[in-house]
Amino acid sequence: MNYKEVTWKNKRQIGKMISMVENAVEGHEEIFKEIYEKTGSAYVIGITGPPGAGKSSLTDSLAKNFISKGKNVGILAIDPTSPFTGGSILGDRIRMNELSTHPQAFIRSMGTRGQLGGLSAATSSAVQVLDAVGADIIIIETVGVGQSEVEIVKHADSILMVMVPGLGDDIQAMKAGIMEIGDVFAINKSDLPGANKTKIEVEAMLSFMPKRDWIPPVLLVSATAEEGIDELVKELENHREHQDKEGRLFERRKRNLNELLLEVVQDKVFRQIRKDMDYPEVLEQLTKKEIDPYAAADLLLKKI
Ligand SMILES: Nc1nc2c(ncn2[C@@H]2O[C@H](COP(=O)(O)OP(=O)(O)OP(=O)(O)O)[C@@H](O)[C@H]2O)c(=O)[nH]1
Ligand SMILES: [Mg+2]
Repeated sequence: MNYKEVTWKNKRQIGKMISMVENAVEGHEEIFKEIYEKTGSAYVIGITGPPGAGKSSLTDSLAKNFISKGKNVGILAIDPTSPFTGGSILGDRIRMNELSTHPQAFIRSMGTRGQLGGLSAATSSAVQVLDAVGADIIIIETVGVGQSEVEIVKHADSILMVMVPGLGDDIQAMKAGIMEIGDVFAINKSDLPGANKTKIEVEAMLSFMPKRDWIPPVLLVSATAEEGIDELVKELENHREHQDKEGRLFERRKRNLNELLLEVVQDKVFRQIRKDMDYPEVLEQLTKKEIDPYAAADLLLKKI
């Protein structure tokens, strides 16, 4: 396959390429060799927030909004708790039935099974593929807000944090390390009581954070009632413009690529060590207490 020539229209080929990089199968390095220089023009939005907050519904609304403006939208639904990958959970967890057949949309769900380099590296690789084949916007949606999900959304240029009315103590609990990553906050389900109160609580919490050059806006939206979506898109675009200035986007992407680089290195090192003929022998020595774990590790590392 000539990966360089794969375009947005070749949905099957795109799916194949993502599977290859996701599972790091034989030949996946070839894909990067061909497409990497074509990456960099897509804008990547990460969406996170508590379970059931409406992340999928909002992803759907945002995607439709971008599509109506002529953009190609790639969607990656990441579920670290799912053993499935490659679309088998589509429809269950994500509410995008109309989009799944839309020519301007490409939807893919990713779980945990079969990934050698970890879900984070797989996500990052899938982003690179979508970018290279012509996505204008890439949306990464995660399930839940555990630490690993937060790591995954870090592959994004802008992070949308979705909240809902009446989180109360949950907002307090989320504070550590999680609120900080949001660039734009959406209080979804604003049709339900208490939305304004939650907005005020979130704003109060943000005001206690260290001052940054971007103050995250907090918006009231409703995915199901389709309210506030234009404003939300506008704020995401504002954040993008803000980042375009003074090389901020470049720096952020460099940080994100650093993560990918380290994961790839780790993956390669692990594989080489496992392939090493002496590995079982060193393990044996370790088990018999002839050497300690650090000495054993050094022994193996010396070979590469
Ligand atoms: N009332 C109301 N319900 C909404 C709104 N947006 C989404 N919902 C509903 O909330 C439920 C959860 O929505 P999802 O979009 O699946 O939420 P999610 O955050 O993706 O959920 P997980 O992926 O399971 O964490 C669904 O029943 C939606 O119909 C809204 O604006 N108002
Ligand atoms: Mg969802």
